[in-house]
Amino acid sequence: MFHPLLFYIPLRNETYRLRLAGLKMGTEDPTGDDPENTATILKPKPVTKRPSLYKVLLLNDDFTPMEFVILVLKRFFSKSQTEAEKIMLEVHNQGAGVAGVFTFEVAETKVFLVNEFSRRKRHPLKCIMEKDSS
Ligand code: TYC
Repeated sequence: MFHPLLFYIPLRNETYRLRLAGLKMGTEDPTGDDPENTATILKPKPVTKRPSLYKVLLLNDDFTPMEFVILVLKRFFSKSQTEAEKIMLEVHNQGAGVAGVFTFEVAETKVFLVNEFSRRKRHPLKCIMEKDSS
């Protein structure tokens, strides 16, 4: 993308001034300011971008047994017994709690699997996802 025989002079953000290494025949440009020998080009945008992250949340309700929520946290979010108990109590006391943070497709899959599992076991436990702001 960048040419070895050209000088790239960074200007604002995305803009570069490009100075030709060789001058046009019969011209002299000691300062490099002659517009004949320069051009302004756009710096290429980086091709890669870090993916957005999504929080997977469990919501409190009055009927799902605490043991079932702990089981869900262990089975679908690989939490230890101690971590699972802590998160379950947080959900129970605060109304919602984070089970994990994932890329979009992984979060979507976790939400689907947890809600299906809860529905099949006839518990009203709800799992949702929301974009992580940080
Ligand atoms: N509030 C429920 C109870 O008292 C327990 C519970 C915790 C339910 C977390 C859902 O996501 C939840 N049995």
